[in-house]
Amino acid sequence: MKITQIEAIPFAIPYTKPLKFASGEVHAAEHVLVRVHTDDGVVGVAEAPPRPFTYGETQDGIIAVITKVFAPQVIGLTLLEREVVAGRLARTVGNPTAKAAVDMAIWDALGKTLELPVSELLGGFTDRMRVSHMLGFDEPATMVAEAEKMVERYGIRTFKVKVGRRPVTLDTAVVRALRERFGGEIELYVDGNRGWTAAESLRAMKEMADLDLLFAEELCPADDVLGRRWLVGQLDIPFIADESVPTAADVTREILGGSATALSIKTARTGFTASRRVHHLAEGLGLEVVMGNQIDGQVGTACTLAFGTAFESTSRYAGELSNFLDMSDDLLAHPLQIRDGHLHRSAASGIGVEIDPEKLTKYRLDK
Ligand code: MUC
Ligand code: MG
Repeated sequence: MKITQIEAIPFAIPYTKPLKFASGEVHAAEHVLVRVHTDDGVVGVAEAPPRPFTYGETQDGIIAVITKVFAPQVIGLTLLEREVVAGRLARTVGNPTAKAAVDMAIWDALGKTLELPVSELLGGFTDRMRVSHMLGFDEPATMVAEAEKMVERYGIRTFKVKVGRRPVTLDTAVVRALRERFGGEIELYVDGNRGWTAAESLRAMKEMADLDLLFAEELCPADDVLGRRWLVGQLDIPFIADESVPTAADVTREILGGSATALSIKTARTGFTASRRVHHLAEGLGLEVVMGNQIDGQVGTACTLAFGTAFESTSRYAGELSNFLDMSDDLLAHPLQIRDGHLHRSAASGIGVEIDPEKLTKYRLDK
């Protein structure tokens, strides 16, 4: 079970439909596939999605920190020394998705070694999750048409609507058009990616007060400390912290400071080891959680699903497990399938995925 090698492989897969939101846009999945090898010949995998607009990471930077800083600190440890790995990675500031991918690839290798699914090693609560689909910026009619397609093709009935930075009236028109089209048939929530001011956020939430929203997420900048507290104090639905809580310590600060009342857990940034800390913290604080998406490919989605299905509270709400539908292809030998609005985890060991070598050869950038 000794770790002998860590690879960081850059790849690029175009999106068929770019995702646009208040803090940026994504046209291609320019991610890093991380592979952890052991002396038993087992290979664990995970993916790191660079999100410069959220964490400051780039594809080149992720590769550099994994190969030059993390690999020398981790090679020689065993798959069971995950807390030692976490401690060593924590010596480096930032780099959340690079750290998370190393952690999750180790868990995948452990699951494969023990011939058990990671979801069962973590908690084993369920084998499926309801899926929530993210609707990126577009005209209201186009966003409604996209939701119709998701309902008809995949049975998805929960939508997160991207808002913020655009005129408040345009965003609220989208949410109203969705509610008018689907009535009580769908669940809706909004994510501002810090794009409104606190005052704009409150105005928008008042305009949407009759639209039965489940949550509001990260509507205004986290460093507008007073504005955010003022906003959260006036909302009567949970306010999800996302970009403002990349670590468990940030969760403590945000929640005790009154700047958020619920959490997005993203395995892409906290892996399995630190996501478990965040989950237990949320439980202790009585917070609701949603499994979020870092605009992940199918490897990342399988990781979110492995963690989300492990616990009761992480699988209670629909998880954001569908961004890969907008990609032109992926790396898996057996693509994930959303059916009846659900994604079932594979019963296979580890995170339950197999990389297709031909697809990796086609999309890797380091050949
Ligand atoms: C989300 O929930 O915000 C967009 C930016 C980011 O950091 O994650 C995505 C989705
Ligand atoms: Mg968000």
